[in-house]
Amino acid sequence: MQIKRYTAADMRQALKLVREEQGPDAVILSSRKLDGRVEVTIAVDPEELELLAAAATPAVASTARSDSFEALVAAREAPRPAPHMAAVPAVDDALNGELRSLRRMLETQLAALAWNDLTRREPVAADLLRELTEFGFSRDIAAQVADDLPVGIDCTRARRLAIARLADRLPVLGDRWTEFGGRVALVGPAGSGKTTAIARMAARWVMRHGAAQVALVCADEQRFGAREELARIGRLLGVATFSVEGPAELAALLARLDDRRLVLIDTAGRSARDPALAEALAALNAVPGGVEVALTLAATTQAGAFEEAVQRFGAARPTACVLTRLDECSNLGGALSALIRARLPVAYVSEGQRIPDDLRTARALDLICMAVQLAERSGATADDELLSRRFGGSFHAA
Ligand SMILES: Nc1nc2c(ncn2[C@@H]2O[C@H](COP(=O)(O)OP(=O)(O)OP(=O)(O)O)[C@@H](O)[C@H]2O)c(=O)[nH]1
Ligand SMILES: [Mg+2]
Repeated sequence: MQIKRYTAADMRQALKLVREEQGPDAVILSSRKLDGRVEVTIAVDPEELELLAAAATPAVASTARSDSFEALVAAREAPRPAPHMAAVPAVDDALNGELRSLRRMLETQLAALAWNDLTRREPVAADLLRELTEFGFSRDIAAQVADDLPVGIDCTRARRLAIARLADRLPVLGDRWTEFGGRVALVGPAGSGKTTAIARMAARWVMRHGAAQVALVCADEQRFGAREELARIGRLLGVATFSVEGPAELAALLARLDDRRLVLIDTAGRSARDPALAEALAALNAVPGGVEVALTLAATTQAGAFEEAVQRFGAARPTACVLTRLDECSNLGGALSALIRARLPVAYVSEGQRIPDDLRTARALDLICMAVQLAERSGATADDELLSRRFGGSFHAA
């Protein structure tokens, strides 16, 4: 589709000009007066123009007038050359592409207008949305917190209130496992810190309750040296360790370990996209007598990949998660948003490689404050373009 303009002394002449050049089917988009003349803007279909040209040639025209209705129909029905047929989808594609980019432009401008309007009407909420975005919190969580602000609150109180509300929404498990025991399998992506977390939890238990009532089980049949690694940890702590192959052996061993108050099961690291993941998690869920699952995730994982891991490993119905590598992460809001959304409690956090010192029982307020401090330390910023795309027009709807 092309746009063309015609100017003439008056409307009648302008239309005549259009009809002469473009035929009777030209689509008139607009007209206006310009310096005492009339300007008519029309949309031209190049295909139609070709047909008109074809109708005007003797080969197609036969006895009909070249611009007559019959000539047009004849031209339309005449077989078209191959290159021309290929050009039709190209024209459609170009038109669709243009429409898409027009739509995007319009949406961007509307969102920018809506965001500017929000910063004028509700400056405190807009300021809070900016800060929460800088801390790394996702759009939905930030919008829900800002939407909940009481009327007439100032920026400082709004920030404090938002931090408290985020802490309320972030579930934590408390020190249940290393205080009261349980049968816990640590699952998660490769290298997320499962074995190290097991060593830390076991060490904590031994310091509190002694080594007699705890056992470590290696159910990692995949990684070379996994059994030896756990056995070495067991030797260091004076804790019994076992290895199993497959869910049936695990079930039989757990039945034998019935007298142990804490049994920690180390599993093979798997990618969230591993096609065999769902089956492996289902087998763990089906172990007779039940096993609690602790999803182990590195806080350094990109927000999108973290969200994906929470979703896919969610098939194991984890009781809680262990958040590792806090010492290495530069932004925590994305990971905490995923945990809030999934309502997955955090049991422990680890922030270093020392055993057992670097394992802490998770506290919601500490984690939210850490997200704030990390963003402040790294100088994270959110510009107006990002904010208008995120919140323009749909802040209250979120
Ligand atoms: N900096 C830092 N390193 C950690 C932390 N937790 C674990 N690590 C290190 O991460 C590496 C991998 O830890 P593992 O415990 O072996 O991870 P895994 O999930 O058992 O790995 P796979 O068994 O291969 O799936 C080790 O070098 C750990 O010392 C942490 O909180 N911070
Ligand atoms: Mg391991």
